[in-house]
Amino acid sequence: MKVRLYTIPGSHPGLAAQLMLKHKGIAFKRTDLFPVIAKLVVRGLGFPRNTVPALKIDGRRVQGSREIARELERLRPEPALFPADPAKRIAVEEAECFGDEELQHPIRQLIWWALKKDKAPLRSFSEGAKLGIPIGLALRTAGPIVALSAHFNESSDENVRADLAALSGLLDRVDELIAAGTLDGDELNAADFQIAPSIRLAMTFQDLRPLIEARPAGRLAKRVQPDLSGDIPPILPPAWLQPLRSETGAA
Ligand SMILES: N[C@@H](CCC(=O)N[C@@H](CS)C(=O)NCC(=O)O)C(=O)O
Repeated sequence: MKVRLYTIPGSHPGLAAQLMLKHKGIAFKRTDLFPVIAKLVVRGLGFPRNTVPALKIDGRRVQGSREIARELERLRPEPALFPADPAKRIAVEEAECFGDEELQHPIRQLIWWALKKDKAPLRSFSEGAKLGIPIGLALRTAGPIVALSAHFNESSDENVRADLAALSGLLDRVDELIAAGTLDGDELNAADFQIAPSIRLAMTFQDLRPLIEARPAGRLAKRVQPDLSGDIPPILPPAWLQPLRSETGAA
């Protein structure tokens, strides 16, 4: 089987796809793309949408982290990504959907907002990336790409402030899913692989890490992805963090 994953360094759904491929023991090659340019590349490769992760399996195209989970399950049923019990499967699918549709995007908005303010942390996200040009050159020319990514993702002050106000509710939801046994069970499932990379990406913010890592959600993120690439020094305005601090009981 010939498998190639198209992704963007630091992409959380891209990490989800990599973790699921590894979970299944499926060998794959990876192509790292620049944000924004990735949109053109994946369309040029014949994928129906302009996002990563995008996977080519023996010439067939599968795009989107949830679609990829299902295709991998079909190709190699064991170890399973979805529980066999129908009620448990529904719970995992609902959690996976929450991860994709509610959790992914605010974290993406936060990251591009921060990188637009300070591009220096980009280097920490690019460790191990194979972008086809020297990392130093890629980073020196990253300004327009970062600005466009912030624009496409609507990473405005207003949206990011609202994202931070909503973040503790999202983390509560993850903690509840863990308490209910839908996430963080003996065997990791598709929802763990969907959700943990988003939490892990949020933990690249030094501002957020102490508020997340002691929670069940933070522990799950570390279990699923022990190594953290990406490190963003303090940048979020303290007033914007206040709702999160008060709701997580931090001073
Ligand atoms: N929610 C979808 C879409 C993922 C998505 O929006 N990916 C971003 C990267 S995290 C992307 O492809 N952006 C295109 C770009 O930045 O050029 C999934 O999980 O597959």
